[in-house]
Amino acid sequence: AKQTVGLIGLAVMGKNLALNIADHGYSVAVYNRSREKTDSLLNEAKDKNIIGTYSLEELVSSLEKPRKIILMVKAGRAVDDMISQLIPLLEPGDVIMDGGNSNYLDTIARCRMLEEKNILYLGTGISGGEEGARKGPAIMPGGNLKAYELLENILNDISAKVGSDSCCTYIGKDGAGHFVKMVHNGIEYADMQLICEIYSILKNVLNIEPPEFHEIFSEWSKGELSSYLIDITSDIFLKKDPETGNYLVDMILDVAGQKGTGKWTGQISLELGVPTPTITAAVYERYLSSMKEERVIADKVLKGPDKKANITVEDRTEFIESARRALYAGKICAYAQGFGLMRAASMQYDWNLNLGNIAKIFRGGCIIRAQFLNHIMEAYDKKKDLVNLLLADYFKEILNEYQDDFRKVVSTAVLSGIPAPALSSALAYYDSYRSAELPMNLLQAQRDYFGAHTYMRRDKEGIFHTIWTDDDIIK
Ligand code: NBP
Repeated sequence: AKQTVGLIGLAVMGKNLALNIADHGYSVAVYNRSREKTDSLLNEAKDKNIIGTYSLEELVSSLEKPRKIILMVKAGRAVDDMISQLIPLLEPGDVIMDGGNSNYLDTIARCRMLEEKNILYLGTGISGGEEGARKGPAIMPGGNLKAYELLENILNDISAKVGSDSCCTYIGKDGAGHFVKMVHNGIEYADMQLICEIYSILKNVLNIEPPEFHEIFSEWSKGELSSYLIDITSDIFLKKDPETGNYLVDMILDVAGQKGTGKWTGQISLELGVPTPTITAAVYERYLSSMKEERVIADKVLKGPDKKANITVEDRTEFIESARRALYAGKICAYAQGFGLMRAASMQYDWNLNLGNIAKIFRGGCIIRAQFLNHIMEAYDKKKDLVNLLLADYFKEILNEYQDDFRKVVSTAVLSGIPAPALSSALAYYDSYRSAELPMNLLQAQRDYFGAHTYMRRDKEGIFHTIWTDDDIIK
Protein backbone atom coordinates (compact mmCIF):
# COMPACT_ATOMS: atom_id res chain seq x y z
CA ALA A 1 0.00 0.00 0.00
CA LYS A 2 1.09 3.52 -0.70
CA GLN A 3 1.81 6.00 2.10
CA THR A 4 -0.53 8.89 2.92
CA VAL A 5 2.06 11.58 3.32
CA GLY A 6 5.75 12.17 2.59
CA LEU A 7 8.05 14.20 4.81
CA ILE A 8 11.44 15.61 3.83
CA GLY A 9 13.94 16.88 6.40
CA LEU A 10 14.39 14.95 9.61
CA ALA A 11 16.12 17.41 11.93
CA VAL A 12 14.38 18.30 15.21
CA MET A 13 11.15 19.59 13.70
CA GLY A 14 10.72 17.12 10.84
CA LYS A 15 11.44 14.07 12.94
CA ASN A 16 8.95 15.01 15.63
CA LEU A 17 6.31 15.98 13.12
CA ALA A 18 6.69 12.59 11.39
CA LEU A 19 6.17 10.82 14.74
CA ASN A 20 3.17 13.03 15.50
CA ILE A 21 1.57 12.32 12.10
CA ALA A 22 2.15 8.58 12.49
CA ASP A 23 0.63 8.66 15.99
CA HIS A 24 -2.59 9.93 14.44
CA GLY A 25 -2.95 6.88 12.24
CA TYR A 26 -1.45 8.15 9.00
CA SER A 27 1.29 6.32 7.16
CA VAL A 28 4.38 8.43 6.53
CA ALA A 29 7.28 8.02 4.12
CA VAL A 30 10.33 10.01 5.18
CA TYR A 31 13.45 11.23 3.40
CA ASN A 32 16.48 13.19 4.55
CA ARG A 33 19.41 14.44 2.48
CA SER A 34 21.91 12.58 4.62
CA ARG A 35 20.88 9.03 5.42
CA GLU A 36 21.87 8.90 9.13
CA LYS A 37 18.85 10.93 10.26
CA THR A 38 16.51 8.62 8.36
CA ASP A 39 18.10 5.52 9.88
CA SER A 40 18.02 6.90 13.38
CA LEU A 41 14.33 7.85 13.12
CA LEU A 42 13.44 4.39 11.80
CA ASN A 43 15.35 2.86 14.67
CA GLU A 44 13.45 4.95 17.17
CA ALA A 45 10.07 4.37 15.54
CA LYS A 46 10.11 0.65 14.77
CA ASP A 47 6.52 0.18 15.90
CA LYS A 48 5.19 3.16 13.95
CA ASN A 49 3.76 3.44 10.48
CA ILE A 50 6.84 5.20 9.10
CA ILE A 51 8.91 3.97 6.17
CA GLY A 52 12.31 5.32 5.17
CA THR A 53 13.25 6.23 1.64
CA TYR A 54 16.71 7.07 0.36
CA SER A 55 16.06 9.06 -2.78
CA LEU A 56 13.40 11.56 -3.80
CA GLU A 57 12.31 9.15 -6.57
CA GLU A 58 11.75 6.43 -3.99
CA LEU A 59 9.88 8.87 -1.73
CA VAL A 60 7.59 10.12 -4.50
CA SER A 61 6.79 6.65 -5.83
CA SER A 62 5.89 5.45 -2.33
CA LEU A 63 3.05 7.98 -1.99
CA GLU A 64 -0.64 7.72 -2.82
CA LYS A 65 -1.98 10.25 -5.34
CA PRO A 66 -2.46 13.15 -5.22
CA ARG A 67 0.88 13.13 -3.44
CA LYS A 68 1.25 15.19 -0.30
CA ILE A 69 4.81 16.13 0.60
CA ILE A 70 5.82 18.16 3.64
CA LEU A 71 9.18 19.95 3.60
CA MET A 72 10.85 20.48 6.99
CA VAL A 73 14.27 21.57 5.76
CA LYS A 74 16.21 24.68 6.66
CA ALA A 75 14.50 27.84 5.42
CA GLY A 76 16.05 29.52 2.38
CA ARG A 77 18.02 27.76 -0.36
CA ALA A 78 17.30 24.24 0.88
CA VAL A 79 13.58 24.77 0.22
CA ASP A 80 14.24 25.93 -3.35
CA ASP A 81 16.64 23.01 -3.90
CA MET A 82 14.05 20.51 -2.76
CA ILE A 83 11.26 22.09 -4.81
CA SER A 84 13.31 22.11 -7.99
CA GLN A 85 14.31 18.48 -7.49
CA LEU A 86 10.71 17.48 -6.79
CA ILE A 87 9.09 19.27 -9.74
CA PRO A 88 10.13 16.73 -12.43
CA LEU A 89 8.93 13.88 -10.20
CA LEU A 90 5.46 15.26 -9.45
CA GLU A 91 2.20 15.45 -11.40
CA PRO A 92 -0.44 18.19 -11.62
CA GLY A 93 -2.59 18.17 -8.49
CA ASP A 94 0.20 17.00 -6.17
CA VAL A 95 0.84 19.06 -3.03
CA ILE A 96 4.04 20.46 -1.57
CA MET A 97 3.78 22.00 1.88
CA ASP A 98 6.71 23.95 3.33
CA GLY A 99 6.44 23.75 7.13
CA GLY A 100 9.64 25.68 7.93
CA ASN A 101 10.11 29.32 8.86
CA SER A 102 10.32 30.58 5.31
CA ASN A 103 10.22 34.26 4.48
CA TYR A 104 6.67 34.98 3.30
CA LEU A 105 7.96 36.79 0.21
CA ASP A 106 9.74 33.58 -0.85
CA THR A 107 6.50 31.71 -0.23
CA ILE A 108 4.56 34.13 -2.44
CA ALA A 109 7.12 33.60 -5.24
CA ARG A 110 7.10 29.79 -4.83
CA CYS A 111 3.31 29.70 -4.83
CA ARG A 112 3.22 31.58 -8.13
CA MET A 113 5.93 29.50 -9.73
CA LEU A 114 4.28 26.20 -8.77
CA GLU A 115 0.81 27.38 -9.72
CA GLU A 116 2.03 27.60 -13.32
CA LYS A 117 3.01 23.94 -13.07
CA ASN A 118 -0.32 22.99 -11.45
CA ILE A 119 1.42 21.87 -8.30
CA LEU A 120 -0.49 22.97 -5.23
CA TYR A 121 1.68 24.85 -2.74
CA LEU A 122 1.10 25.51 0.91
CA GLY A 123 3.38 27.74 3.01
CA THR A 124 2.67 26.74 6.58
CA GLY A 125 3.92 28.29 9.79
CA ILE A 126 4.40 25.74 12.54
CA SER A 127 5.03 26.95 16.08
CA GLY A 128 5.90 25.21 19.29
CA GLY A 129 9.46 24.04 18.81
CA GLU A 130 10.40 20.42 19.38
CA GLU A 131 7.71 19.65 21.92
CA GLY A 132 5.01 21.30 19.82
CA ALA A 133 6.02 19.34 16.73
CA ARG A 134 5.85 16.10 18.70
CA LYS A 135 2.70 16.66 20.76
CA GLY A 136 0.73 19.31 18.89
CA PRO A 137 1.89 22.63 17.48
CA ALA A 138 -0.07 25.69 16.38
CA ILE A 139 -0.35 25.46 12.61
CA MET A 140 -0.76 28.39 10.22
CA PRO A 141 -1.32 27.15 6.67
CA GLY A 142 -1.36 29.65 3.83
CA GLY A 143 -1.37 29.29 0.06
CA ASN A 144 -3.43 27.14 -2.26
CA LEU A 145 -6.81 26.43 -0.67
CA LYS A 146 -7.18 23.09 -2.47
CA ALA A 147 -3.81 22.01 -1.08
CA TYR A 148 -5.08 22.92 2.36
CA GLU A 149 -8.22 20.88 1.88
CA LEU A 150 -6.13 17.84 0.94
CA LEU A 151 -4.04 18.19 4.10
CA GLU A 152 -6.74 19.60 6.38
CA ASN A 153 -7.52 16.42 8.32
CA ILE A 154 -3.90 15.59 8.97
CA LEU A 155 -3.05 19.14 10.04
CA ASN A 156 -6.07 19.39 12.32
CA ASP A 157 -5.34 16.01 13.88
CA ILE A 158 -1.69 16.76 14.66
CA SER A 159 -2.24 20.32 15.90
CA ALA A 160 -2.58 21.40 19.53
CA LYS A 161 -6.09 21.50 20.98
CA VAL A 162 -7.66 23.99 23.34
CA GLY A 163 -10.76 22.27 24.62
CA SER A 164 -12.34 20.98 21.43
CA ASP A 165 -10.78 23.69 19.23
CA SER A 166 -7.90 22.72 17.00
CA CYS A 167 -5.02 25.19 16.79
CA CYS A 168 -4.96 25.10 13.02
CA THR A 169 -6.87 27.33 10.65
CA TYR A 170 -6.42 28.24 7.01
CA ILE A 171 -4.85 31.71 7.15
CA GLY A 172 -5.09 33.02 3.59
CA LYS A 173 -3.60 32.82 0.13
CA ASP A 174 0.10 32.64 -0.86
CA GLY A 175 2.38 33.99 1.90
CA ALA A 176 -0.28 34.61 4.57
CA GLY A 177 0.60 31.60 6.74
CA HIS A 178 4.30 32.34 6.83
CA PHE A 179 3.59 36.03 7.42
CA VAL A 180 1.45 35.26 10.46
CA LYS A 181 4.11 32.85 11.78
CA MET A 182 6.71 35.60 11.33
CA VAL A 183 4.60 38.09 13.32
CA HIS A 184 3.98 35.40 15.95
CA ASN A 185 7.75 35.18 16.36
CA GLY A 186 8.10 38.97 16.45
CA ILE A 187 5.51 39.11 19.24
CA GLU A 188 7.39 36.30 20.98
CA TYR A 189 10.58 38.40 20.89
CA ALA A 190 8.75 41.32 22.51
CA ASP A 191 6.99 39.16 25.09
CA MET A 192 10.27 37.53 26.18
CA GLN A 193 12.13 40.85 26.28
CA LEU A 194 9.40 42.44 28.43
CA ILE A 195 9.63 39.58 30.92
CA CYS A 196 13.43 39.91 31.01
CA GLU A 197 13.26 43.65 31.64
CA ILE A 198 10.81 43.22 34.51
CA TYR A 199 13.17 40.59 35.95
CA SER A 200 16.06 43.00 35.59
CA ILE A 201 14.22 45.88 37.25
CA LEU A 202 13.09 43.73 40.19
CA LYS A 203 16.52 42.15 40.52
CA ASN A 204 18.34 45.48 40.54
CA VAL A 205 15.93 47.52 42.60
CA LEU A 206 14.77 44.93 45.13
CA ASN A 207 17.76 42.55 45.05
CA ILE A 208 15.50 39.60 44.38
CA GLU A 209 17.19 36.19 44.03
CA PRO A 210 16.11 33.21 41.88
CA PRO A 211 14.03 31.37 44.53
CA GLU A 212 11.90 34.45 45.15
CA PHE A 213 11.60 35.01 41.40
CA HIS A 214 10.26 31.47 41.16
CA GLU A 215 7.62 32.37 43.74
CA ILE A 216 6.72 35.64 42.01
CA PHE A 217 6.39 34.13 38.55
CA SER A 218 4.43 31.13 39.84
CA GLU A 219 2.03 33.54 41.47
CA TRP A 220 1.75 35.61 38.28
CA SER A 221 1.10 32.52 36.21
CA LYS A 222 -2.14 32.01 38.14
CA GLY A 223 -3.57 35.36 37.04
CA GLU A 224 -3.87 37.61 34.01
CA LEU A 225 -0.33 36.81 32.88
CA SER A 226 -0.99 33.06 32.79
CA SER A 227 1.03 31.80 29.83
CA TYR A 228 3.62 29.34 28.66
CA LEU A 229 6.40 31.95 28.79
CA ILE A 230 5.63 32.89 32.40
CA ASP A 231 5.45 29.19 33.34
CA ILE A 232 8.83 28.33 31.85
CA THR A 233 10.33 31.48 33.40
CA SER A 234 9.10 30.36 36.80
CA ASP A 235 10.66 26.90 36.22
CA ILE A 236 13.96 28.35 35.07
CA PHE A 237 14.53 30.02 38.45
CA LEU A 238 14.54 26.64 40.21
CA LYS A 239 17.24 24.99 38.14
CA LYS A 240 20.65 24.60 39.77
CA ASP A 241 23.91 24.24 37.88
CA PRO A 242 25.26 20.75 38.71
CA GLU A 243 28.87 21.94 38.29
CA THR A 244 28.87 24.95 40.60
CA GLY A 245 25.72 24.48 42.63
CA ASN A 246 24.66 28.02 41.72
CA TYR A 247 21.37 28.86 40.09
CA LEU A 248 21.87 28.08 36.41
CA VAL A 249 20.24 31.33 35.24
CA ASP A 250 23.02 33.24 37.01
CA MET A 251 25.69 31.22 35.20
CA ILE A 252 24.37 31.90 31.69
CA LEU A 253 26.20 34.50 29.61
CA ASP A 254 24.01 37.51 28.76
CA VAL A 255 24.45 37.28 24.99
CA ALA A 256 21.28 36.42 23.05
CA GLY A 257 21.05 34.64 19.73
CA GLN A 258 18.41 34.87 17.04
CA LYS A 259 17.43 33.25 13.80
CA GLY A 260 15.91 36.16 11.92
CA THR A 261 12.10 36.11 12.14
CA GLY A 262 12.13 39.01 14.64
CA LYS A 263 14.32 41.00 12.30
CA TRP A 264 11.97 40.30 9.38
CA THR A 265 9.02 41.50 11.47
CA GLY A 266 10.85 44.78 12.13
CA GLN A 267 11.82 45.14 8.49
CA ILE A 268 8.32 44.60 7.17
CA SER A 269 6.81 46.94 9.75
CA LEU A 270 9.05 49.70 8.37
CA GLU A 271 8.08 48.64 4.86
CA LEU A 272 4.35 48.75 5.56
CA GLY A 273 4.56 51.87 7.75
CA VAL A 274 3.14 50.19 10.86
CA PRO A 275 4.74 51.09 14.20
CA THR A 276 6.02 48.01 16.07
CA PRO A 277 8.53 49.72 18.39
CA THR A 278 8.37 47.11 21.14
CA ILE A 279 9.10 44.25 18.73
CA THR A 280 12.00 46.12 17.12
CA ALA A 281 13.32 47.19 20.55
CA ALA A 282 13.45 43.51 21.46
CA VAL A 283 15.43 42.71 18.29
CA TYR A 284 17.82 45.63 18.88
CA GLU A 285 18.41 44.56 22.48
CA ARG A 286 19.52 41.13 21.27
CA TYR A 287 21.98 42.90 18.96
CA LEU A 288 23.18 45.06 21.86
CA SER A 289 23.53 42.00 24.06
CA SER A 290 25.96 40.49 21.59
CA MET A 291 28.23 43.56 21.92
CA LYS A 292 29.40 42.17 25.26
CA GLU A 293 33.01 43.33 25.04
CA GLU A 294 32.00 46.88 24.19
CA ARG A 295 29.46 46.90 27.00
CA VAL A 296 32.05 45.79 29.52
CA ILE A 297 34.35 48.65 28.46
CA ALA A 298 31.52 51.21 28.40
CA ASP A 299 30.43 50.11 31.86
CA LYS A 300 33.74 51.40 33.17
CA VAL A 301 33.69 54.78 31.44
CA LEU A 302 30.06 55.87 31.17
CA LYS A 303 28.23 56.95 34.29
CA GLY A 304 24.82 55.83 35.49
CA PRO A 305 22.80 57.49 38.23
CA ASP A 306 24.55 57.76 41.61
CA LYS A 307 22.01 55.56 43.30
CA LYS A 308 19.19 53.22 42.41
CA ALA A 309 15.59 53.83 43.30
CA ASN A 310 15.08 53.41 46.99
CA ILE A 311 12.13 51.16 47.66
CA THR A 312 11.43 50.59 51.32
CA VAL A 313 10.60 47.18 52.71
CA GLU A 314 6.99 48.27 53.24
CA ASP A 315 6.68 49.24 49.57
CA ARG A 316 8.26 46.04 48.27
CA THR A 317 5.04 44.05 47.74
CA GLU A 318 3.39 47.05 46.17
CA PHE A 319 6.27 47.52 43.73
CA ILE A 320 6.18 43.85 42.73
CA GLU A 321 2.47 44.27 41.96
CA SER A 322 3.24 47.42 39.96
CA ALA A 323 5.81 45.41 38.00
CA ARG A 324 3.17 42.78 37.24
CA ARG A 325 0.78 45.44 36.01
CA ALA A 326 3.50 47.14 33.94
CA LEU A 327 4.35 43.79 32.35
CA TYR A 328 0.72 43.16 31.46
CA ALA A 329 0.25 46.67 30.06
CA GLY A 330 3.49 46.35 28.05
CA LYS A 331 2.36 42.98 26.74
CA ILE A 332 -0.94 44.44 25.58
CA CYS A 333 0.92 47.19 23.68
CA ALA A 334 3.25 44.65 22.04
CA TYR A 335 0.36 42.47 20.88
CA ALA A 336 -1.52 45.53 19.64
CA GLN A 337 1.52 46.31 17.47
CA GLY A 338 1.80 42.76 16.11
CA PHE A 339 -1.90 42.50 15.34
CA GLY A 340 -1.78 45.99 13.78
CA LEU A 341 0.96 44.74 11.48
CA MET A 342 -1.13 41.74 10.44
CA ARG A 343 -4.10 44.00 9.80
CA ALA A 344 -2.05 46.26 7.51
CA ALA A 345 -0.50 43.32 5.66
CA SER A 346 -3.92 41.79 5.18
CA MET A 347 -5.01 44.91 3.33
CA GLN A 348 -1.75 45.25 1.43
CA TYR A 349 -1.71 41.65 0.19
CA ASP A 350 -5.46 41.12 0.03
CA TRP A 351 -5.33 38.21 2.51
CA ASN A 352 -8.56 38.91 4.32
CA LEU A 353 -6.98 37.74 7.59
CA ASN A 354 -9.37 36.75 10.35
CA LEU A 355 -7.48 38.19 13.33
CA GLY A 356 -9.87 36.62 15.85
CA ASN A 357 -9.18 33.15 14.44
CA ILE A 358 -5.47 33.84 14.49
CA ALA A 359 -5.62 34.75 18.19
CA LYS A 360 -7.66 31.60 18.66
CA ILE A 361 -5.04 29.24 17.20
CA PHE A 362 -2.24 31.00 19.11
CA ARG A 363 -3.89 29.78 22.33
CA GLY A 364 -2.36 26.32 22.12
CA GLY A 365 0.86 24.65 21.01
CA CYS A 366 2.86 27.77 20.30
CA ILE A 367 5.36 29.70 22.39
CA ILE A 368 3.10 32.72 22.96
CA ARG A 369 0.15 30.64 24.12
CA ALA A 370 -1.63 32.46 26.90
CA GLN A 371 -5.03 32.97 28.49
CA PHE A 372 -4.81 36.58 27.46
CA LEU A 373 -5.35 35.55 23.80
CA ASN A 374 -8.98 34.80 24.70
CA HIS A 375 -9.45 38.53 25.21
CA ILE A 376 -7.93 39.29 21.79
CA MET A 377 -10.22 36.70 20.23
CA GLU A 378 -13.25 38.25 21.94
CA ALA A 379 -12.21 41.75 20.91
CA TYR A 380 -12.19 40.76 17.21
CA ASP A 381 -15.35 38.69 17.60
CA LYS A 382 -17.09 41.80 18.88
CA LYS A 383 -15.65 44.07 16.23
CA LYS A 384 -14.13 42.40 13.20
CA ASP A 385 -12.59 45.60 11.82
CA LEU A 386 -11.18 46.83 15.15
CA VAL A 387 -8.43 49.32 14.22
CA ASN A 388 -6.28 48.82 17.30
CA LEU A 389 -6.50 46.36 20.19
CA LEU A 390 -5.86 49.19 22.65
CA LEU A 391 -9.34 50.47 21.87
CA ALA A 392 -11.16 47.20 22.66
CA ASP A 393 -13.25 47.41 25.86
CA TYR A 394 -11.25 44.91 27.90
CA PHE A 395 -7.81 46.28 26.97
CA LYS A 396 -8.89 49.89 27.31
CA GLU A 397 -10.07 49.25 30.85
CA ILE A 398 -6.90 47.41 31.85
CA LEU A 399 -4.67 50.13 30.41
CA ASN A 400 -6.63 52.91 32.05
CA GLU A 401 -6.32 51.12 35.36
CA TYR A 402 -2.67 50.06 35.03
CA GLN A 403 -1.11 53.06 33.32
CA ASP A 404 0.04 54.66 36.58
CA ASP A 405 1.92 51.52 37.58
CA PHE A 406 3.28 51.24 34.05
CA ARG A 407 4.73 54.75 34.40
CA LYS A 408 6.02 54.11 37.91
CA VAL A 409 7.98 51.02 36.82
CA VAL A 410 9.38 52.55 33.63
CA SER A 411 10.44 55.70 35.44
CA THR A 412 12.03 53.67 38.24
CA ALA A 413 14.05 51.87 35.57
CA VAL A 414 15.04 55.13 33.90
CA LEU A 415 16.02 56.85 37.17
CA SER A 416 17.99 53.80 38.27
CA GLY A 417 19.82 53.44 34.97
CA ILE A 418 18.36 49.99 34.27
CA PRO A 419 17.81 49.47 30.55
CA ALA A 420 14.18 48.71 29.72
CA PRO A 421 13.90 49.47 26.01
CA ALA A 422 10.91 47.24 25.26
CA LEU A 423 8.91 48.31 28.29
CA SER A 424 9.60 52.01 27.77
CA SER A 425 8.88 51.77 24.03
CA ALA A 426 5.56 50.12 24.85
CA LEU A 427 4.70 53.00 27.17
CA ALA A 428 5.80 55.53 24.55
CA TYR A 429 3.63 53.72 21.99
CA TYR A 430 0.69 53.91 24.38
CA ASP A 431 1.24 57.62 25.03
CA SER A 432 1.79 58.46 21.36
CA TYR A 433 -1.27 56.52 20.30
CA ARG A 434 -3.48 58.27 22.85
CA SER A 435 -2.09 61.73 22.05
CA ALA A 436 -4.48 63.86 20.07
CA GLU A 437 -1.56 66.28 19.76
CA LEU A 438 1.94 65.31 18.66
CA PRO A 439 4.76 67.81 18.02
CA MET A 440 4.68 67.10 14.30
CA ASN A 441 3.56 70.68 13.64
CA LEU A 442 7.13 71.69 14.43
CA LEU A 443 8.51 68.77 12.44
CA GLN A 444 6.50 69.79 9.39
CA ALA A 445 7.80 73.34 9.77
CA GLN A 446 11.37 72.00 9.84
CA ARG A 447 10.75 69.89 6.76
CA ASP A 448 9.24 72.82 4.95
CA TYR A 449 12.10 75.09 6.05
CA PHE A 450 14.92 73.00 4.65
CA GLY A 451 13.22 71.04 1.91
CA ALA A 452 10.08 72.93 0.85
CA HIS A 453 8.13 69.78 1.76
CA THR A 454 4.96 71.83 2.43
CA TYR A 455 2.49 71.46 5.29
CA MET A 456 -1.21 71.49 6.04
CA ARG A 457 -2.91 73.96 8.39
CA ARG A 458 -5.35 73.44 11.22
CA ASP A 459 -7.58 76.33 10.21
CA LYS A 460 -8.02 75.85 6.46
CA GLU A 461 -7.81 73.29 3.66
CA GLY A 462 -4.91 73.20 1.24
CA ILE A 463 -1.15 72.68 0.98
CA PHE A 464 1.14 75.49 2.15
CA HIS A 465 4.74 76.47 1.78
CA THR A 466 6.56 79.30 3.52
CA ILE A 467 9.82 81.05 2.73
CA TRP A 468 11.05 80.71 6.30
CA THR A 469 14.12 82.96 5.91
CA ASP A 470 12.17 85.87 4.50
CA ASP A 471 11.95 88.30 7.42
CA ASP A 472 8.87 90.04 6.10
CA ILE A 473 6.92 86.85 5.99
CA ILE A 474 8.05 85.78 9.45
CA LYS A 475 6.87 89.09 10.86
P1 NBP B 1 17.10 23.00 10.43
O1 NBP B 1 16.51 24.30 10.12
O2 NBP B 1 18.30 22.94 11.27
O3 NBP B 1 17.39 22.25 9.03
C1 NBP B 1 18.02 21.00 8.99
C2 NBP B 1 17.40 20.12 7.93
O4 NBP B 1 17.50 20.72 6.64
C3 NBP B 1 18.11 18.79 7.85
O5 NBP B 1 17.16 17.79 7.56
C4 NBP B 1 19.06 19.02 6.67
O6 NBP B 1 19.49 17.84 6.05
C5 NBP B 1 18.15 19.79 5.76
N1 NBP B 1 18.83 20.48 4.67
C6 NBP B 1 19.71 21.49 4.67
BR1 NBP B 1 20.40 22.27 6.19
N2 NBP B 1 20.11 21.89 3.47
C7 NBP B 1 19.46 21.07 2.62
C8 NBP B 1 19.45 20.98 1.23
N3 NBP B 1 20.15 21.82 0.46
N4 NBP B 1 18.68 20.02 0.68
C9 NBP B 1 17.97 19.18 1.45
N5 NBP B 1 17.93 19.23 2.79
C10 NBP B 1 18.67 20.18 3.38
O7 NBP B 1 15.99 22.00 11.05
P2 NBP B 1 14.87 22.26 12.16
O8 NBP B 1 15.41 22.99 13.34
O9 NBP B 1 14.19 20.94 12.35
O10 NBP B 1 13.85 23.24 11.45
C11 NBP B 1 13.16 22.93 10.25
C12 NBP B 1 12.36 24.15 9.84
O11 NBP B 1 11.40 24.43 10.85
C13 NBP B 1 13.20 25.42 9.70
O12 NBP B 1 12.67 26.22 8.69
C14 NBP B 1 13.03 26.10 11.03
O13 NBP B 1 13.25 27.50 10.96
C15 NBP B 1 11.58 25.75 11.34
N6 NBP B 1 11.24 25.79 12.76
C16 NBP B 1 12.08 25.32 13.70
C17 NBP B 1 11.72 25.36 15.04
C18 NBP B 1 12.64 24.81 16.09
O14 NBP B 1 12.30 24.96 17.28
N7 NBP B 1 13.75 24.19 15.73
C19 NBP B 1 10.46 25.84 15.42
C20 NBP B 1 9.59 26.27 14.44
C21 NBP B 1 9.99 26.24 13.11
P3 NBP B 1 20.84 17.10 6.55
O15 NBP B 1 20.43 16.30 7.72
O16 NBP B 1 21.25 16.31 5.39
O17 NBP B 1 21.81 18.19 6.91
